[in-house]
Amino acid sequence: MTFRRQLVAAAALAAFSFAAPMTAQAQTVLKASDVHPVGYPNVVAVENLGKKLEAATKGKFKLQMFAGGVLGSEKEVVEQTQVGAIQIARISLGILGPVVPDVNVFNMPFVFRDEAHMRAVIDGPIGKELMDKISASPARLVALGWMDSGSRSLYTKKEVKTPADLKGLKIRVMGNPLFVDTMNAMGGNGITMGHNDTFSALQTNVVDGAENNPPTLFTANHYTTGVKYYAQTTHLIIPEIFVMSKVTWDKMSKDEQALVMKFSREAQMEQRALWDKSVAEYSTKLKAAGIQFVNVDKKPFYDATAPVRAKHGAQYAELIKRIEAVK
Ligand code: BDP
Repeated sequence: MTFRRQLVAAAALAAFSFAAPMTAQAQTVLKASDVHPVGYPNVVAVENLGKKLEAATKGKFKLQMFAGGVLGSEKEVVEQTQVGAIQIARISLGILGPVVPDVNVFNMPFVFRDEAHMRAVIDGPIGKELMDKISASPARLVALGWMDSGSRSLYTKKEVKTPADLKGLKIRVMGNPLFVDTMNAMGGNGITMGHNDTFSALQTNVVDGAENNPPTLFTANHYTTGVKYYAQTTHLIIPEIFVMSKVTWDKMSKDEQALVMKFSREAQMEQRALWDKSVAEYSTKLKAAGIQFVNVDKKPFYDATAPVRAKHGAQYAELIKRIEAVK
């Protein structure tokens, strides 16, 4: 964590330790974290979950959102959530892979046919099974719900249409060896770093590009760093996940846990509606800012990543068959 973020986090903690309870019962503040800014669909949906929980528990729980990555990178936030210093973390499933390896089945390149397929899978029994695996794992996290993150495509300063065009380009990926293997197989050099470090890495040419969805490309200002081309590879369709610290969960009554689960499912659905709007809105803004959306032939990227699916997917062979069978 940078010194600035440590300061912000420390100040935030100090402020809450002195917060006076608003009702007769002691108030529990649930600190929630997101790397995205205020107003981003995920942030809004988690804030609304908090409002519902506060109302339903007559103020016993109050959610405090720390947006914009002020509590650290997603890796750091996962660690803090595991020990109970943060109560709710909204993160990419990509970041959870190294902590709960079972989830990597959803993190594999081209494992979903398209976004509709991904949604059908997370909404159905397989989505539930994976949430249960997270909660039952030794990670000390309770899976609350999924969120949409659309498709991740490549953005670069130099135009990329084929795997050969990626040769020699350093592309930022999320911190998970699976994504380094994926980017290397696609022809580039995968470099891992936290989301909040990517802007300056792009600006200073430490990397030549990155890969993400339109709302992130826009709201994280990556589009202002000299990135011009947005090659529609859609190589990863990774859902987001939001989790609660098991330390917090275990202190809740069964009824309170049921409320959290109910409002989490609603948050999942609310985020989805907001998400679709935001993809449309930010795609328009990116185009207006001169970013060229380039239609590429996905087949060479799909073929190039076959060894990654073979290496990382072998252990999920049965599950992958079931995912493919979902209509
Ligand atoms: C965004 C996810 C966010 C990740 C970020 C990344 O919403 O959780 O931190 O990508 O690439 O799409 O790190």
